[in-house]
Amino acid sequence: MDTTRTVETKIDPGLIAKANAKLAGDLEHDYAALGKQIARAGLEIERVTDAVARFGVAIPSWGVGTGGTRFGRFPGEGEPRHVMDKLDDCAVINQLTGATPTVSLHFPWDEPEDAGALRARGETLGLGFAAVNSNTFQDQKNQKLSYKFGSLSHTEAAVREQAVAHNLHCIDLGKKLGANEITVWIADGANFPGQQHATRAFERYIESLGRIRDGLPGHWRMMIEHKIAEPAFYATVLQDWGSSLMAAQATGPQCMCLVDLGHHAPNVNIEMIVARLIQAGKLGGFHFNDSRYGDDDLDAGSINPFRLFLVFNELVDAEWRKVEGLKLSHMLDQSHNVTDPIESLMISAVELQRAYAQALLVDRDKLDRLQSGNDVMGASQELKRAFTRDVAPIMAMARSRRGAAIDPVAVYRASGYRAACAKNRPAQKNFGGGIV
Ligand code: RM4
Ligand code: MN
Ligand code: MN
Repeated sequence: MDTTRTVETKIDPGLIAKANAKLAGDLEHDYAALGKQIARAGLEIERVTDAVARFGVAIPSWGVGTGGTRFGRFPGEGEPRHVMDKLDDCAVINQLTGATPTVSLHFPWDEPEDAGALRARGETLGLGFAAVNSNTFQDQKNQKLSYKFGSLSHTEAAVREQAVAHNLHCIDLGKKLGANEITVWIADGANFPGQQHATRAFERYIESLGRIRDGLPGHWRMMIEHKIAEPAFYATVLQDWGSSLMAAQATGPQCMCLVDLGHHAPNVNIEMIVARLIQAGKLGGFHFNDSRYGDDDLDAGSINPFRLFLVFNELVDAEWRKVEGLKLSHMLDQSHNVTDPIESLMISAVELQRAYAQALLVDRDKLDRLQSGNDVMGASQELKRAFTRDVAPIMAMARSRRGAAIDPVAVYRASGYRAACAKNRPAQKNFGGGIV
């Protein structure tokens, strides 16, 4: 992206500056005090703030619309009507948080009339394009064959062919947008024992993945996303990280495993999965969200912030060990049913930064010694000490230094952006993404 171009701002920069000026004194004070505490533990606050400032997470285009459940949907005011509106909302989130420089599109929901124009609009708004997502879990208008009984793993070659072709089309769109990754999530699976041959369906899936891989440009990666259940409730073809690892290894170096935090059984130790995939050299990235029961798609860190911290603890540990070739793509994947999506996404991006900052405050050498000496309480307290530290001034300082808002939600509310959208975007009957 050409960074010399002036970015079109959706929120008046003067409003941000004025709001920040009011909070700057208190922030300086809190930041200095926190810096002293951190220094006493032998660490340096600036190192953490720099890392947090460099942290970026992609916004899912479908996340800026109001979500829903299978029981209903309560449309919000001024929802985005199409992909261009979605980009505007994403630009607001990035302007106020400074933490979301890219957007992840979902096709055909976001199918552009003119990919070049979409890319240019992104550039105008200071946004790049992260992984593109394919959708073979719904039938589309004018689609020849149905995905009712599966897509990439379907028993019929013609259906698999159609699903592969859609993925290749997504790659093609992604190329035009300057993206370099595709995320493939399939809904394929069974609702009844006996419905599907467990091994053959998986073989067909891997075969189809190979055909998508053959269409990848050399510098691209493809991510495969496992999910334990839903919409197939008895078994899914890519149900767990073990299957994901097998499929990624069979598909080759460009194929990586993506971990969506909501796609596991309750109580599964996700940070262990993260550690194993790092060890196997196959962790590609995340879909962040939170959940209590399943794929709830609640806001990241809203239910179990300790788990989020423990995931980041593994990532920071891997950085600290200088694990080779570790390149992670972070994305939010949430459904906002009862909040303003822009507020949810801003808070969620900040929650990820919080978990990251806390994980950076673990004294790794000390933890290593405690673990080696089997000092159980000492080691667990080292993690807890980092987790319970109030690092909010670090994230606020990182935002303030880059001209984002010290208090993003307050500025957003004061800006009247949503009310303006309600006026400019007449309500739509059939908003794109439907229930996610
Ligand atoms: C799935 C999965 C995918 C997302 C869809 C909308 O559960 O998380 O990442 O593309 O939902
Ligand atoms: Mn996901
Ligand atoms: Mn999901």
